[in-house]
Amino acid sequence: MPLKQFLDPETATLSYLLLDESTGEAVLIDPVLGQEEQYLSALDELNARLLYIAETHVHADHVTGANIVREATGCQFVAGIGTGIHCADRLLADGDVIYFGAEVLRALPTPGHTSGCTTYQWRDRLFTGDTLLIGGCGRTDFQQGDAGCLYDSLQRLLAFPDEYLVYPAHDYKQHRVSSIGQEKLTNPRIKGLSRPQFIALMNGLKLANPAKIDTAVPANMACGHYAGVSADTRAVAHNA
Ligand SMILES: N[C@@H](CCC(=O)N[C@@H](CS)C(=O)NCC(=O)O)C(=O)O
Ligand SMILES: [Fe+2]
Repeated sequence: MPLKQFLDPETATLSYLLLDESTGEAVLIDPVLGQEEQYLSALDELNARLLYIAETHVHADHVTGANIVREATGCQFVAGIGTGIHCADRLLADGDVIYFGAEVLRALPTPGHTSGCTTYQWRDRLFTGDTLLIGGCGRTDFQQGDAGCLYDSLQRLLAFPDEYLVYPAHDYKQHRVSSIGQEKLTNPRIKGLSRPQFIALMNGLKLANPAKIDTAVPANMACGHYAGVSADTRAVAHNA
């Protein structure tokens, strides 16, 4: 199976393993701390070798599992250049690609939810992070969020063909996948909204901050190095 989706139930985060079946080379998008065992056993079952972890952005609601998975597999860590994550092995600019086997993953900066948000395109699949959610979009009230910028990023995504599939970083309503065509027709943050209307809507949302924002953001800027990682979790990684 060339694509596997994982769920972190606590934060409704969706993570993805992309596999080139001919070589066994793989990429993991947005792993969550505490779910490493899921990823490592999937790699094992698929006889896959992880080349990269790719983060769509600096998450505010959970700590990335990147540090532990990178230590366990020796893979590289990549993210969008706008994140400014200094511990990344590589920061990707617009159009930059990473290769796994014969497959190509392309970075498209889609800022707005955060300044460093990046969508990854693999074939006809878009891993949109929190830029485009199913029936929604990421909030714009922290981490240099900017509603006008998010509107422009959404237009960039909506320019892809209707058949392109949308795989977001979160879904809070048990959805798992959408398409560009479906979002154009049904997403209330898109349908019938002008740029000023979108900005007014986003700037008028009154949302409580994510519960873990104060620990998650600094930990994620450090590739998931986190004082709160338990000895048990580390042992899982080292024994893998
Ligand atoms: N209650 C959640 C808040 C989650 C949240 O704010 N998620 C961000 C993504 S990091 C968002 O943009 N959510 C959009 C939405 O809830 O529609 C928590 O404490 O973690
Ligand atoms: Fe986010």
